[in-house]
Order: sequence, then C-alpha cells, then structure tokens
Amino acid sequence: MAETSNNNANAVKVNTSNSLLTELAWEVCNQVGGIYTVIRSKVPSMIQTWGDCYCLIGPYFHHNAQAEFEPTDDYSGPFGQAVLKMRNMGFEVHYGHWLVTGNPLVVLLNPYSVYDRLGEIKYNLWHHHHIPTPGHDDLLNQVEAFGFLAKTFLQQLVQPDVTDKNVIAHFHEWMVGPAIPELRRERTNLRIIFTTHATLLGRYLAMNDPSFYDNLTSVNWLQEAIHFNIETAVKLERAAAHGAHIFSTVSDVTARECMFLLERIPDVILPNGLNIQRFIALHEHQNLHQKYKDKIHQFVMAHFFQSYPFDLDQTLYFFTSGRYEYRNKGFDVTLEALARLNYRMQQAGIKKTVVMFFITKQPYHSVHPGVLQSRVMMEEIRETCVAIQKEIGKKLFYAAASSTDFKLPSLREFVDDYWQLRYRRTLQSWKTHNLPSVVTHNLINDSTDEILHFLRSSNLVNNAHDRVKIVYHPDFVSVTNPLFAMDYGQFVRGCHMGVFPSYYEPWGYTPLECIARGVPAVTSDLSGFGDYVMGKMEGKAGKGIFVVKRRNRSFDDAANQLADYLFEYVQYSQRDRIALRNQVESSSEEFDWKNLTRYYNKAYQLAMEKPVY
Ligand code: G6P
Ligand code: 1S3
Repeated sequence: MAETSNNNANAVKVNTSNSLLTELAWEVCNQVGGIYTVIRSKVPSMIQTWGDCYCLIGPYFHHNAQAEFEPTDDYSGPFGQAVLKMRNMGFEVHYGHWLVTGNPLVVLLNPYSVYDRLGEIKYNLWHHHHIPTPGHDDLLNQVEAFGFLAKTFLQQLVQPDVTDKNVIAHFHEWMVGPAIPELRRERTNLRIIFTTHATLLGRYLAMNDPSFYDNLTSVNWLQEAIHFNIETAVKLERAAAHGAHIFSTVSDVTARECMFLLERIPDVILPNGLNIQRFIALHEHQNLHQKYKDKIHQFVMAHFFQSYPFDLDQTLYFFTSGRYEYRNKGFDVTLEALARLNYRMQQAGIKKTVVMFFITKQPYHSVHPGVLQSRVMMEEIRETCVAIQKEIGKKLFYAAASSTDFKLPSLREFVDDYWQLRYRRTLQSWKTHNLPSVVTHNLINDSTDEILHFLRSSNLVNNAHDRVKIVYHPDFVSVTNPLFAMDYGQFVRGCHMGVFPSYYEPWGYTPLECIARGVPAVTSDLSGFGDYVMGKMEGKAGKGIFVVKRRNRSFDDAANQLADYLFEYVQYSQRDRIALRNQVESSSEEFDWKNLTRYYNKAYQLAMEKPVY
C-alpha cells in the first residue's frame, strides 16, 4: 500500500533552498482539537529545517487572534509580498507571527470578509466540481469562503514577481480542502499535499456501527453521507483527497479507512509527534509525580473521606480523558474492565484502592453542591488542625523548657476547649453515611448518560468495600477548576496510569502525552498510535505502553485483556512503579518531531517528483 511510515523515510533530505512551504489548517491560531497540537508542536522542528521559507495559513477569528497572533510590518519576504498583493486586490489579510514556540510566520484570512461572494463561491464548487452547498450551514460557509481566500493567496504567492522558488502547499483536514479542486482546475503552479486526520464518514460510522471495521469494505459512501446529512463536507473531503498531488493520513489504521471511504490509497503516512523537550523533566519527573499526586490526594480526601477513609499510600490513580465519544474512545471497554478489576481485587484480598477518573466534557448545570461543600469543609478542618498545631507547638515548647522531669506531657491538655469543640463539631458535620458521588457535577442528561448508566447497573457506585472507586468529572481539568485547581498536565503527572483503549482513533495524542510525562498508558491496536507502537516499537510495547488488541477481537476479550493488565499493575510494588515510569519516559524520545518530521520530508520529496499539472 502507501509509502507508509517505513524506514525509507530515514534518509530523506528536502531541498529547502529552492522551495517555499506553506501549511494550511483550520486550527492555526484557532484551537479546536488534536490538529492544533500537531501543527503547534511541530513548529520548532519545521522552523529549524525551513526557517523563513515556512509560513502557516489559517482562518482569522478576531478573539483568537488577539491572544495568539502578533502582526508584523516587515513585508520583505515572498509571503509578505503576496499579502500586499492580496490587500491591493481588496482582501482582508492578516500577516505576522503566531505566538507559540518557534514564532512562525502566519497568514490569517477572514472568511467573513468575503461572505458577499458566497453565492459565486458556491456556484463554482457546484458548477466545476458538482459539490452542492446548502445555504444555512455556517461552518460550510466559513470553510468555503476561507477556501476561496486561500486559493487566491496561493495564486499570488506563485507569481514570478513574488518568488522563483517551488511552492509546496500542505493542507490539513477537509475544512481547508475546498481550495484544492479550484487550484488544480486553474492549473496553479503549486505542489499540493492533503493530509486527512480522520475521515468524516469513518467517525460517523464508527460511532453508529459496532461492526464498523468488518463492514468498511462495502460502505456506499454517498448513501451514508446523505444518511448522516454530511454530503457537502464528504464531497469536499473527497475532492481534496483526489485533487492533491500527494495524499496522506496519520496512521496505517486510517489509511485503510481512506482506501474504502475516500477511494484513494494514501501515498505516505505522517505519524504525529510532540515537542518532547517541552515535557522532559530530567531527574525531576518522579518528584513532580509525587508533588501532583499530593494535590490529587487533596481532592480524594475531600471527596471520599467524608463517607469513609482509605490508605492513600496504598492508592493508585488511573484516568481516561478526551471528547465524550463513549464507544469510540473506549469508555465502554474501560468501564467493563474496571468492574472486573474491582471483583478480582476483592477476590484476591488486595487492600489497595484504585481511583479511576473519567475526564471528559458533557453538559452540566453546576458542580454538585455536596461535592463542593465537602471540599470547603475539609479546608475548614485543615485550618482548625493548623490552629491546634500552632497552639500545641507554642505550649509544648514552653512546657519542655520549664520541665523538670523531662517527660512528654499529654498534648491534649494544651488544646483550648474552644478548639476541641470546634474540631469535634466540624468533623461531626462533615462526616456522612452517604456514598461518595460517582459524578462531580449535576449532568443535564443524568438519566440517559451512558457512563452513569453502566455504573448504576453494575453497582460500581463507590461502595465502601469496592476496591475500584470512580470519579466522573464531566469537564476538562484546569487551574481555575474549583475541585482540582491544577492544569491537565499536572493532573496527568500525578496519576499512575492513563487508560485509552479506543475503538476509533486515527492517531490519539492522549497516551503519548502520558508517556512524555513518564506516566504508563494503555492504548489499542485500533488507534493510530497503538498500531505504530505495535509495528515500529515491538520491544517497547509492554514496558509501560500497553496495547489492547481489539482488531478482530470481541468486546469481552478486549475488556479481559485490559482487566488483566490493570490487575497486574495493581500488584506492582512501588519500586516497580518507579522503574516503569523511568522506562516509559525514556521511550518518548521516539515521538519527538525531530524524528518524525522525516516523514513530512518524504511527502515533500514525493510531491516535488510529481508533475505540477
Ligand atoms: C516518585 C517520588 C518518590 C515517591 C514515588 C511514589 O518516585 O520520587 O518519592 O515515593 O514517586 O510513587 P507511587 O507509584 O507510589 O505514586
Ligand atoms: C484527529 O482529532 P480527533 O481527536 O478528532 O486528529 C488528531 C491529530 O492528528 C488525532 O490524534 C485524532 O486521533 C483524530 O481524532
């Protein structure tokens, strides 16, 4: 199949001296999901190779631009010259630097500025490419308007009075794809690469068909696109995939999907990396784990100890995170495995406690008042203890200095009646017989929520005897969050393991983000990342990167594999866990963009070998 992510890419050198590279993505200066991470984290490596021959192109949204973009008035290079030409033609074009590590040049195009030409833009898509666009869809309007501006900009860039270099335009995902068919039709002197980070239909089908992978070979794409009401977007995606000189995707898993749903085999696979240097904490990562674990302890004490205590030194923190796609993200397999783990730990008489966090996003009314109040009351208890500690300290010192018998006096007599009473009263009003809630917020769809439904029907509801406890947090973790008061990266470091046995995941950054922080992770062979680990890092898989095999396996089998792995981990000693964290962190180097941009270079080289027209 494709010129896949094999070692041929190792030796590739692109000739940057006679080329300009532009990368176009909807998520340039506009964070929506994973593509933002791809583009942003790759910038330092791209700048190292391409310098000022590299420019990113994205949509201009005023609010985002204010935070992430700084205009420049240096128009001396070819990108600046093309910007001036566009402005002379009357278009709104913003030019400057993206305020991220590497500070790349960036061109931002305001889709709304050409809304008065939407009729003509849509007509051309229909007339030239048979792509119909309904009138009322704002995202489609935005992407088609952006496509028109991107096409116009690239056509200015390739003018001989702007540059005599070869120009490569690398488009990411269907939202920036609408420019491609028109660029080809107008025979623009440009090498075009299109990378899809999923297929539109694949995502919809996987969510709705439990036998998605088995049925992939016989999907009627048009019928399904109409069925899911995404005909225009799917046609734009196909036009981009077929119009590009080089077509690519992020994993072999998604390449197979492209073959059947887009009917073009990717020419090259571009695996995703990270700027690993940003994560590496050298000898510090173990200390950071302890530091942030202590912060998670604070949440756990507030949440659980009101009902019953357990030994925090014997407690392990697991988590999963991501958009709420119950089956696609493998929440279903994770829950089933946790129920089995709970049973096995009880049967084996294991005294440890596992607290599993589900960090995702679901609509809610508010944080559960009881959860918030418990946190507030625990702070009150802490203040009382600190006050008593100070009181005792002062009086004990006086007693020690004036002691004649050198015996330690009873500490209780140093505590005022006031503080004794306050101590008892606060504890009394805090403790409860209710079970700790499995969800931290009042969900709008409480009665139909699939996670809650599983927990309630399997009685995994934080009973005192359960060895596995659940905290379902339907909001992303951030420093301003009243319950955790830490950012996501800190939370990850404080945990023992990330659990991501996805069913549908073209790449999947979440396990990689764990590994970069020295936290073991579970992935699946149906995710691009897991598939890469299995194929390219045979020796490393198992050493803290566990791949659940889901391809051609039943749900039950997958849940059992995961339960086995979690059960094994639970039995590790602290020494084993520390060693595993070290091993995991050192394997993250493989995913540094310094290594992985070689695949991009391969794509650019292949593009340069293609005739332009
Ligand atoms: C790090 C710290 C140690 C701490 C350990 C806890 O390695 O440097 O001081 O004891 O984490 O590990 P655990 O797996 O029990 O959370
Ligand atoms: C896609 O974003 P998603 O979370 O919608 O692109 C990401 C970057 O390539 C990828 O990691 C993810 O699996 C895809 O699904």
